[in-house]
Amino acid sequence: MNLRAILCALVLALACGRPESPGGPKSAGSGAGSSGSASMAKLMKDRNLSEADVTAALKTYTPSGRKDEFLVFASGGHSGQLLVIGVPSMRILKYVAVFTPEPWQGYGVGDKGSAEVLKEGSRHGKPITWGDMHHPALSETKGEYDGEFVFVNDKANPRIAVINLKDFVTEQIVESKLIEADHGGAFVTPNTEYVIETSQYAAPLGGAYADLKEYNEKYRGAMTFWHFDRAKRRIIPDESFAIEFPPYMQDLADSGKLTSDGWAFCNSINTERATGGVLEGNPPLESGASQNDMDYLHVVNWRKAAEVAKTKAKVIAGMRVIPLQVAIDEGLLFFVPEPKSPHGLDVTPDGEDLVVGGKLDTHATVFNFKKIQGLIAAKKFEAKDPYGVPILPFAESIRGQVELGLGPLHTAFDGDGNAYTSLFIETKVAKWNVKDLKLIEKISTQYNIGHLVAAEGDTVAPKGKYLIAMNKWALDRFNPVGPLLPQNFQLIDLSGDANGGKMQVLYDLPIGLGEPHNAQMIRADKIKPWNIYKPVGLDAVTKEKSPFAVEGGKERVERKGNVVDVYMTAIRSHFTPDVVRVKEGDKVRIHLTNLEQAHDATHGFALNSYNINASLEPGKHTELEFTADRAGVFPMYCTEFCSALHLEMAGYFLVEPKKK
Ligand code: K7E
Ligand code: CUA
Repeated sequence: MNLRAILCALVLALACGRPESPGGPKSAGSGAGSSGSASMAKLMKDRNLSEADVTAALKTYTPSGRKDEFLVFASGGHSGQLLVIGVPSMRILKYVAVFTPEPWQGYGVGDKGSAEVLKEGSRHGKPITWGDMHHPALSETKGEYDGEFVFVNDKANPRIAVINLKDFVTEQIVESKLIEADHGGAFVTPNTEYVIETSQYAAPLGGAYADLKEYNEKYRGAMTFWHFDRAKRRIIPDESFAIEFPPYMQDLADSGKLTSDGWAFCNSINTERATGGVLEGNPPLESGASQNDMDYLHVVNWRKAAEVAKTKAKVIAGMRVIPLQVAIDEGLLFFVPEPKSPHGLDVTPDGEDLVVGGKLDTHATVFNFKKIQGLIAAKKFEAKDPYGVPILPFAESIRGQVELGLGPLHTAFDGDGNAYTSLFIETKVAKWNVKDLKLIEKISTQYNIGHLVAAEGDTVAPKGKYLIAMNKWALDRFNPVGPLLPQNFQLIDLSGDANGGKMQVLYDLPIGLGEPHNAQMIRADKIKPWNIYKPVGLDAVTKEKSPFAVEGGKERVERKGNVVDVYMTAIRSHFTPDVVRVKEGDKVRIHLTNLEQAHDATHGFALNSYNINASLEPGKHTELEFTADRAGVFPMYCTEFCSALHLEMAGYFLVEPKKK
């Protein structure tokens, strides 16, 4: 489209899109077009906007009240939270509290349910108040996103969390005591039978000690298959299992689908088994780890492994682990050489091929699942690794390689047979055709792109249309905010309809709370969240009516010894009771139900000096437990501006001092 056409389209849209107010001036006559374009041209000039800028605006601007077509679930990196972002508007809709206390949602600030979820995620009993979230994974049915759950990993303290998309609440965190850091997770199998979590930095399994001198013998990696029980909405650790791996650094993982269903794959780096130790006369870890021309793609038969785990696993740190030798003997694990310190591994939508980004290589290598299966069936192994894992011949395992540029990392897919690979060093996205392995075009990103996400791009049915480049650097993109800069999510239009068939950057969204690594983009209409909690008194974690739910009119305070139970309700614009009297040293349990059933009628409950702030969405019940260990007068008040008398939605919590 040329400028004139864009302006006409814009003016037309303005003229037809808005209903005229009754009795208002009738202005959409034939003259409006030209005066509209004149003022539009002036606006463009005043704001220094090019035609491409105006196209981008037209493609992303979302009028007030209009909803987005897609939702992105993006890692919030070190914040330990999950971001929900609308596409194409790139409006941030929510930060979902996962690994980190989050006051607005009342997560980990007094509420008992969320405190217990966070406690499940403590490490050997020590509370962990941050997370290094990398890879969100939406639940799938037959390889398509079903919109029910999202799983996320914490690389730093190997954990997986389960978030229910009925209310966007974290319901469970499982801690792996087997490994010391994860990275190849969370990835789900096509029907979400398992959530995969693969170790990254090798260590003795189960948290034992061994010196680095014993690295080759005693350090190990592992791929864990956490079993997810959809009806129970929980990961069941007792029905989960792991496979022991050699002490390489296992990296990104992915599940097979369709043709390759039943199998899982992960990359590795540091097959050199370097351990660093520069002051001990060793090469630095990163150079020691970059000597080999090839590392190993791990090919895992998880469906068979699930059977083998029933009889031949040994339990380490509470997890059933298939020993490496058993995995070799049973044909559960094979290696394929892969060029040099690879990073991303992405299975194509048809499940036929695996795309591996070379990182220190300029190619994406396309491994073919059927070829790999043929070699396994024919037992055509070229060697074994030092632990006895059979290695398939590289040349016969691949369908080909595509020369893309510097630093290929991750690959996403559209619905038309195209792949999009991030080039970290070149700071570009390369579009290429999966079938004929031909590079089509490249687009620059700002800057240093890591992951990229396309609409449902890692499912069996990608939707194309939009891609988001998740960039690590943003040096000249936004107003300076000190030396720590936000990261930059760039929305890229894949339709090509306004840019001569080419990709176009549409929008920059700064992410100011941690390094987001990966994201998932789902059609918004697949997610069907609740508007309110029903019946009144529902517990957000158990999703059942709380046995302590309080009915209107039955509010009361009961004392048994030094335990005080306060049965309290909230409704616009008061708490009942609004005065609570306890004695210093009492154990207090506030059972608090929001009686509202109106959409968005949320109250808060803050209690001064006791580190308490609850979020009470309509119908929600929350349990607050604490010891009244400080005497004094403590105002309690509602923290959501819920009504005209919100400021008056308050009361007193009186703690009478102990008699001396
Ligand atoms: Cu950042 Cu997936 Cu952890 Cu690549 S990883 S960028
Ligand atoms: Cu309730 Cu403000």
